[in-house]
Amino acid sequence: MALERTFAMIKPDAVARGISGQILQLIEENGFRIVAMKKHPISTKEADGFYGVHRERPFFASLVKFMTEGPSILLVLEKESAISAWRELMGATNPANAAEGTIRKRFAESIERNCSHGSDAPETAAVECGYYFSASELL
Ligand code: FUP
Repeated sequence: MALERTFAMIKPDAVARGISGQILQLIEENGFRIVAMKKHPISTKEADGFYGVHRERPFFASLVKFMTEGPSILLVLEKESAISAWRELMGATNPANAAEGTIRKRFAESIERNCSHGSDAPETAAVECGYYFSASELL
């Protein structure tokens, strides 16, 4: 296993509901080191680019609207196998399929309003960390 970094978001639904603290606590309790963190209102242009891979999907417009409805908390997390470990802690995209104890099972309202994001591979993690953070912000 190698020490790895992943990009994570606490999405606007979770920030608005005041549960970002609980999610940050889970992050630290599960042994992730917070390398970088900022609260940021994602613009339509940013959401459009970030989720560009989904542009042709029927849920795309609604997803962009949701992601821009209020600020998110953006994070770079570090741990052994951080990419898979963070996705495991988040649970399945659709909370109806998420395992007990996961963030999405505990907190998510729907497949769209699912509280959190995590990179799915080393290549996307590198791109996504660079999308919102400069090298000097990774501490
Ligand atoms: P994930 O990697 O778990 O974030 O899931 P995806 O990359 O497949 O999807 C990105 C986001 O699109 C999800 F977090 C929520 C949204 N989405 C929907 O709103 N409806 C769908 O049917 C699938 C995904």
